[in-house]
Amino acid sequence: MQVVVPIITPFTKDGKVDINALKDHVKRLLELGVDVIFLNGTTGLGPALSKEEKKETLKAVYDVTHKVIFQVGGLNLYDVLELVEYSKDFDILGIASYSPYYFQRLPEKWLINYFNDIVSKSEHDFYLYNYPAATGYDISAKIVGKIQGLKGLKDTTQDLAHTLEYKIVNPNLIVYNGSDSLIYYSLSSLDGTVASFANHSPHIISAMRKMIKEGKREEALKVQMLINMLLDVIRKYGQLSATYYMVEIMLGYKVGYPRPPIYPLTDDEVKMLKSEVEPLKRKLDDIVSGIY
Ligand code: FW2
Repeated sequence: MQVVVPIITPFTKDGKVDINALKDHVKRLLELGVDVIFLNGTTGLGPALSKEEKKETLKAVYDVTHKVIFQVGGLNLYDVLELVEYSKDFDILGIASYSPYYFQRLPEKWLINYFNDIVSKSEHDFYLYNYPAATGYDISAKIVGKIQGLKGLKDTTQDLAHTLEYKIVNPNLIVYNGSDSLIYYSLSSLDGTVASFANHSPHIISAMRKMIKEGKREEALKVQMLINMLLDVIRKYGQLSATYYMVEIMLGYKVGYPRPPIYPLTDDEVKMLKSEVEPLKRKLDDIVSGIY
């Protein structure tokens, strides 16, 4: 029942990675029950980071914890393999990659080649990141069977049956679902959740995990329902940007800014977000207080 956070990448106002904010955020999340840091994922704006910035984030986070999965994916295999090579100096849990997005209709065998090329060059365990809505490719359980030496997989779909299929085909695979609306189900029936929500509500997810362990299913489901309501609010403001401001609203500290094209929210938007979130936050706080 692992809680994995696809960590945001904090930026300064002028668009540089804010290393200190990143390190402080990692420390706090680990204290609040997060088990693994998934670096350079979607929430971390991975596709919008340069190769050098990806190296920078790994170095920074590694100063705080070795419980890291380092996402290396990209559209230039040579850059990807350079990051794979770079990761060898770090004793981390593994590396990961999404599909080479943007180029539609790649033959299936090229997708398989891409992942196999990464696995064959890596000294670390490899985790596949499947996010069909973003990449245009669904790496199904059948395709996954053709990739050598896979350790785990993160499936960002709303379809739990789809995610479970990987586990059915290969029970040894570590399988996570990456949807915030399915955290309860991912914790209950998979190896854990990769939740963007864990950036601002790790204590709530930790409390939910405890409820599940103690058999308090109804309570845990109530938490999931409130999370879904919160998700509806956050999405209205643009989830990738709003997540940065949610850290201050839920956890009380600032964590830098997103970087355009993920634009920072305006002051008015932050105020409105806060006023919409507060009633739900109070309800969640009431349920989880004393548990975490
Ligand atoms: C990531 C995740 C979570 C996302 C999900 C997309 O890397 O950010 O897939 O929040 O809405 O795993």
